[in-house]
Amino acid sequence: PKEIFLKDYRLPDYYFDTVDLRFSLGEEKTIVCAKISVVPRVDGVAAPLALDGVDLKLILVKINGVELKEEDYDVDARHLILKGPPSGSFTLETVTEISPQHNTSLEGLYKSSGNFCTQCEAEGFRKITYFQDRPDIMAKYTVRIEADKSLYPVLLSNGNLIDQGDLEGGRHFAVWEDPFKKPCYLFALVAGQLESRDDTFITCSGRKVVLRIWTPPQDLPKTLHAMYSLKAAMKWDEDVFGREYDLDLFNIVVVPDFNLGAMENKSLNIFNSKLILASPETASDADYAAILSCIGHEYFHNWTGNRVTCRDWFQLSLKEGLTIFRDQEFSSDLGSRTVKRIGDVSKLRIYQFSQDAGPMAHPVRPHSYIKMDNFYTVTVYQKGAEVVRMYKTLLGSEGFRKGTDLYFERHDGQAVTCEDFFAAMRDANNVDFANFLLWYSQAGSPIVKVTSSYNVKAHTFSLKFSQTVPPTPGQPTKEPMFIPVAMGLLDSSGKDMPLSSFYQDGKLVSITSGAQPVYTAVLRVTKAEEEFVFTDVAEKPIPSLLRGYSAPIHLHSDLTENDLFFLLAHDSDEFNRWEAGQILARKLMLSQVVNFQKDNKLVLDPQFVHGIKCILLDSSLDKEFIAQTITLPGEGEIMDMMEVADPDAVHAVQSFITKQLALELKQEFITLVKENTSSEKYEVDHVNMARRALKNTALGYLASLEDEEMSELVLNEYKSATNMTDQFSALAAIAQKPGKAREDVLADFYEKWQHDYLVVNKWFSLQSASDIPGNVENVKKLLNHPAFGLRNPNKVHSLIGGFCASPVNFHAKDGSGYKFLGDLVLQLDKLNPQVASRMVSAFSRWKRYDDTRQNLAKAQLEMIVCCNGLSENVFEIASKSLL
Ligand code: HT7
Ligand code: ZN
Repeated sequence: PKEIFLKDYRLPDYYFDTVDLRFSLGEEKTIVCAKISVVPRVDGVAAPLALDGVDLKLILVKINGVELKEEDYDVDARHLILKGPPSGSFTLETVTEISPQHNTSLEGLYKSSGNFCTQCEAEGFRKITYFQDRPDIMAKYTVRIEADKSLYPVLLSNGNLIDQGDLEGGRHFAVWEDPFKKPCYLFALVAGQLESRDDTFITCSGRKVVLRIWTPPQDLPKTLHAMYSLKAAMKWDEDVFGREYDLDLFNIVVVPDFNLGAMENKSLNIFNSKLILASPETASDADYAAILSCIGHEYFHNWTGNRVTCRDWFQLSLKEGLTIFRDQEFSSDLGSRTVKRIGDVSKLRIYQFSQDAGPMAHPVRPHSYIKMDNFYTVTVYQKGAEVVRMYKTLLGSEGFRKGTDLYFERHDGQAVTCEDFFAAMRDANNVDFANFLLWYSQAGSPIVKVTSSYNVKAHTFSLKFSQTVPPTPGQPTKEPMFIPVAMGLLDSSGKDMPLSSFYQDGKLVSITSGAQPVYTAVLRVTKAEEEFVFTDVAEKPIPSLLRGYSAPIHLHSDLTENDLFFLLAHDSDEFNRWEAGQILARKLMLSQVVNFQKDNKLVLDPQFVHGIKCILLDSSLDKEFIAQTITLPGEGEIMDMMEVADPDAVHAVQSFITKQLALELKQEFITLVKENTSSEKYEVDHVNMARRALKNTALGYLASLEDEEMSELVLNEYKSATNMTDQFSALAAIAQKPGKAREDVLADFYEKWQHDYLVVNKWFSLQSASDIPGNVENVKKLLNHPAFGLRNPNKVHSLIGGFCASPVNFHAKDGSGYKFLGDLVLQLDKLNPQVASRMVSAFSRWKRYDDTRQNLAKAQLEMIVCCNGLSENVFEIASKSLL
């Protein structure tokens, strides 16, 4: 397979001005006629024109109306090369035949539940017609769709509907015109039996926009929350970023078979059904929150991605990091900022830090790829969002907004780079950002150490930072990064101390601004070693460092356990209260892992129990914040901190601490369950979601006890639940333990929900991710369950992805988990390489385990890499994992 490098980027020889597509959709085959006006970049230069094309049958090619002879072009499995196009502008016409009904890869044009739909990002357009399939080719599109009227009554594409009508033979047509230039990855077409929920939105300039969410008819009632989310997102983008929607119609289509979450095609977003459909009975609070953020995300792409797009796919984070940042802020503003931040940081640390420490580590802007699909990663998305967040931390809200305004003003209608975004931030604020751009080019999560000292006589407080960035594949040595560290100082009563100034490099830097006292300062750590000495510090403070998690780093401070308990109890930065609790929990868990490995008795530190109890009883705190703070770090996080990951030890310790906390705080947990159970109508506001989160976290603890009465209580919660959040939490709590009660409720749940495939997916993942010993056999049985199928990515993620998320069973010492996945990856690869390569990624951290596990996992990877006919997607991940 060929590797593509950022350093090899060249401007295209030809641009496309207008693209006229005609689709004749059929059951046996689909015919695509494309008419493209081609303009050379440099007039008079007639270089060969290479068009991408995969799985296409070429019927004819014309230039300026004249059909080309075979000797005028070369065609192979990936390209159509026009050897000698005329110099100057010309019209290119092609006719191709494709087979959407046989397309199981779900990229290009394919069928989902009988309807036609498309997915073109990153490089799927080449499966529809011959084209320069790269994002810097931006053109205006007109699309004519023709199909059987009774089978496909709804025909949609981007932009405005300009014509429609009936044809002979029971067929009909629609013509769509998109007035905005766009790259082909934003092209979309949908044809099928769909109905819409319609609404309107009046923009800030008074324009009326028609909003339509299209689903199969039976799902229409479940689109209410999605419509609410869309309107909220449109308003928020006007208020916060000054961005108005630019067309009179915005369509969203729901499809059950989709490789990722959703796609921001211009004015015709396509969504995986799990990210639209919700009702209180069938969707959990987490689903509702995911729908809000995903609708926001795709809508926000209209400006960050569509109006201003990427020059090449290496710049993916330009649109994805920025848009994730925007959707995070949107959800924060509509819910609780701290709770959202804790969730986002947890995700970053669990998944992105792990990627950054493994063989697939790559910079936010990768240097190379074999298959672009493999680079839709937590690094590009989540770490990319942290990079955007750092601009805001450094520039403040106003400065950041000036930067985005300038970015849109300069680059509307263009395909640009991460440097262009950086330059807009810099120029709008007239600031020097030193080495900030390294965040785009250096992989690896920086490790920052901080030591502190107080000078009683001089009333000064020193913070000494040292930073390193660990080596990653292809990058053995690294430069120091530009790290914004938001921090404050707490006095002995736990109050924030006002900050006046500090010395850095012998220079005095004033912190105060105007008459207002400042309690949080943003230090700019830019060197390998750097000291900040605060002046006028009246007493020895406890520092609260990296407030709000102001940079995506590993921070190691010299804070003592007592300091951390103090911060847990008092820090005005709620994120850091949670963080202090997590650091304490990680220390505790690691110490008990050592005990477990030495066959010593496990013990739970009473001070930890006390700290948790104080949080539990603090009625001034947000309930979801309490739920997050009393939740132990994940097993994966603890394993990542070990020299050699030991899933059995970590699992044993996690279970022990959970049970012990439940035992010692049983009464408090029971009270929480009682006080937070409500018989009122289900509401999706933050207060009610937070209440349910706390109740269900408490219930999870109680269910871990070997206690009849508690088992009764949990079963009762399951039976009396009136919404999916409560019902599924109770089910998950009961399913922790093997036995008849578990079997009975699982059967009952399936019986109730077998008609709803999204709920059945929850049922699959709950069972597959179970820690019950030997669970691989259950999962194998579920593969043959009538509701399961390898062709649907959601089902694969639920059952197979769920299984890989269970440390004890996936990493079972007999290798049964690895063998299970290895075999499945090969089966899946034949159907859908993108999904197969996501699954094979579960092997990528195999070197973190003991020799026995390493050998077993390596054998599976070697078996996969050697397989004939393997896709490039799986080859890239599996072969890089072996290095
Ligand atoms: N921009 C979208 C990316 C996407 C995608 C990429 C590869 C394969 C399938 C895909 N479906 C959607 C999603 C987003 O980030 O908004
Ligand atoms: Zn996106």
